[in-house]
Amino acid sequence: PEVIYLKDYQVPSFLIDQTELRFELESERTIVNAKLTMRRNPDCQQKPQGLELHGDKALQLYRITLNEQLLNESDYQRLDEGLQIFTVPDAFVLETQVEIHPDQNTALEGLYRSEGFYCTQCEAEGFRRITFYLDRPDVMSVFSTTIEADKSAYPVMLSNGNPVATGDADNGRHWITWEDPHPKPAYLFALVAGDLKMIEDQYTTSGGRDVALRIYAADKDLDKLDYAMQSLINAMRWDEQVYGREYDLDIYMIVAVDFFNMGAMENKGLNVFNTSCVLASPETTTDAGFQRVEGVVAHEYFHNWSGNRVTCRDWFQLSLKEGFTVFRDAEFSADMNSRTVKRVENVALLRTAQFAEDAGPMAHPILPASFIEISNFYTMTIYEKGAEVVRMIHTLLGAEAFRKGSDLYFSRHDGQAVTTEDFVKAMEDASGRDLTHFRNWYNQAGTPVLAVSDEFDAASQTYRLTISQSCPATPGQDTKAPFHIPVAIGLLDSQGEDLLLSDGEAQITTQVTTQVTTQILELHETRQTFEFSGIAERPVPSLLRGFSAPVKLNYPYTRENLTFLMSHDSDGFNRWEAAQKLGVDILQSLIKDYRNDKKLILDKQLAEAFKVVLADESLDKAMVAKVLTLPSEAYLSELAEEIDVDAIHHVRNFVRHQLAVQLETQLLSTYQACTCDDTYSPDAASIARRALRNVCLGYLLATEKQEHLELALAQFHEANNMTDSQAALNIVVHSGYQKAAEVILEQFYLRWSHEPLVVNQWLSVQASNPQAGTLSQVKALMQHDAFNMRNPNKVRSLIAGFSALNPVNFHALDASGYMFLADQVITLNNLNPQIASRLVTPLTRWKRYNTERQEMMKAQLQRIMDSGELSRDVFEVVSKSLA
Ligand code: B3K
Ligand code: ZN
Repeated sequence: PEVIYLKDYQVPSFLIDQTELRFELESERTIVNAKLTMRRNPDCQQKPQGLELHGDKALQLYRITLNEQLLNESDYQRLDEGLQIFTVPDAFVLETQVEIHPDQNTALEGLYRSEGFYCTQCEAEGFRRITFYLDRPDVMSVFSTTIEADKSAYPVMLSNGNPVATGDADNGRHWITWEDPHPKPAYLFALVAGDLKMIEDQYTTSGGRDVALRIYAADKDLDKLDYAMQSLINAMRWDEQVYGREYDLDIYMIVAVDFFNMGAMENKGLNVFNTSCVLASPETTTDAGFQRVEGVVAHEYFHNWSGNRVTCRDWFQLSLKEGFTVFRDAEFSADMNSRTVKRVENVALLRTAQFAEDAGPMAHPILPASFIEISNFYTMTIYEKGAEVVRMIHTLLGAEAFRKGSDLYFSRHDGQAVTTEDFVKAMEDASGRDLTHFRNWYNQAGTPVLAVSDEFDAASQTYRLTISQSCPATPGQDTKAPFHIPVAIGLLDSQGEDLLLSDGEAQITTQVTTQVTTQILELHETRQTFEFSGIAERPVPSLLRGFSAPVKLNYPYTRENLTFLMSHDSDGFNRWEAAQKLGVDILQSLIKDYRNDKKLILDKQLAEAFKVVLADESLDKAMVAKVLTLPSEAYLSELAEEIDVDAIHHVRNFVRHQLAVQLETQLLSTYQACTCDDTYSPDAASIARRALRNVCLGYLLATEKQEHLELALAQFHEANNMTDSQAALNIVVHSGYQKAAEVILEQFYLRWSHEPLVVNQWLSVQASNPQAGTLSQVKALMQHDAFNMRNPNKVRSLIAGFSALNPVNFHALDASGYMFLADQVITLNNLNPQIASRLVTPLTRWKRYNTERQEMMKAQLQRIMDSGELSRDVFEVVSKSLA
């Protein structure tokens, strides 16, 4: 397959001013008529004689007319993935008619069927599976879409924009025409048809536009849409208040579908959502599920400006819309819930999944230089690291200048397809700050490592922090230039109070020294020393507050320092971070002991620190829950030089068991204090209470006492919400109470077999079970009615639940986990390449394990490579992993 390079970008030779589509949906096939009003692009230097359109091999071409003249086979040719018309005038109308087969579309890209509905997914390059087109984001067109289908089977037919005409046709069919006044690239096109029901609400924008809000779903899910609606309204208000952005159409629609490759899609005026990101009810949805719905609804809504009004010039710029929009949705969620908890969750995700990606064979900068298949670049790096880069700009500029920058960006580029460079430039122009050096973040992959040391000179009352930065090599980038890194710090005195520091920025611009407790140090060099004067005693530094940059930071904290920071740091994030660091330090040294066959003894400090936290009623329960949760196996793996899966698992369990035994009384009383049978509400305080309660329950079962098993079973049976019942199920199953587990798994399934999203959780609880025998369980579940290889949610729950969330079983030394995954990737390569290529990820990380595992993992990658014709998606990931 061909490699596509950013450096080869060229403006399109032709533009499409108007796109008129007509879909005839029939049971076996769909006919798509496209009428494109086109002209040469005045900005294009070349004047090619002919026109090349994108178009999938599977399009069956019936006819083409150019300015109403029928073309014959000597006027054009089919290309491997397109269509070439040999001669075209400067301006013309091109009409094509093709036949496609949505019912056979298992890749879920283009037009496909999901449980009786028709729906589309066009980003990134799915539109070319619908018709011949200039399927690239810098070709923006006004769309008018007519859909015709059987009236009784497809009473609801939707597309972007506003409905302008509708009528009945012969044979019990009907039609509707939608017009979208906003020019858009084809990737934002959407069509939905089916027997959908909806809930409706209304929103008046600050400028006075009345917007009808509609959320569509299958009839049985109509009672699970209210939370998404409320989230949408909150997001609309928030974007007006925080970014000054208003909605720009009279209708905003969301449709929930069961079969979906990703979470959701921001099609103009017609979002299509995975049911998992829109349906929510207390009985069926966990707290995490509610928060996901809120976040994803907001994310897709925010794309209306950061993505749709201002879109990407080419797919290398993907982080322009994704990084910025993730930053926006994270800030929204932080404002709606607990800011610190949201930050902790984001950072935990970033430094397990994204840092691992940055250290693997697919590592790429947030502005990649090349790709084989763009679908492979919807990554943690583009999204999450991209958001961190925008966050750093926010930190460096301050909220006010950042807002000026975003206003300038939106007004300067409204209606355009632009680049990350345009975004940075707008930020520079609006703030007056020079971000030249900062741009390295866009072009260099890899996670920078900061080494921090300090010295205190009592005589001169001077404290110095020296920060060195380095960044490991990544594929194609052996050496890196230093980054411009904002390092937010505070200094604590021996009482735990913040020292007052001077705000460097204010000092330069106003000559007046303002006093702050958190100072942003700007690191530019490989090594830099920052000096603080007037410091009476050696302070304890609180470094990288709020995780001000996506880096790894090493400073030789003592365990005493860390417990001190845990209770005194004024930065909530860093209080949690201190607990994590303490946990990591203790776990890492025990892992070393375990590998050296030494007896494991748990340092008292951890239990003592946890005891203090458990006793402090003034603390936010959500943060207590986070602090009490030991660093995850995934995080410990990411930090390890060589990942010893079994040692990590064993030692972490050992520590959990020790803590549980030592803190049993406190854990039990906290558990009880957090128990109450209010009606369910997904507000921050209630979520916090349930989170803490379930963390305690997990520890209590780690004591292996029968009475605590009873407690978990009681919770399972009595819970009035999915959070508590699923947590109990998970804890019982994963704690190895096999008999009890079997019983409640069965009960859970019987109770919820009619709710696909709950069944997915049931699959995932079993797939991620660290106990022995899980793989054969997973294989058996693949034959269960509840499973369907064509449904990505099922595949993610069961197969990825095993390969990505169950390290001890996946990495079994008989290679059974590896072989299993390779088998599934080979099957899915034909059915759904995007899902196949995502699934393969755990195998691609082979370099991180010992030689024995490395060889076995590589052998399975090679087996995939040799298995026949690979999709571009799987080929790219597997070949890069073996390179
Ligand atoms: N923009 C979509 C992602 C589409 C991915 C297609 N392979 C969802 C989002 O980020 O909002
Ligand atoms: Zn997005």
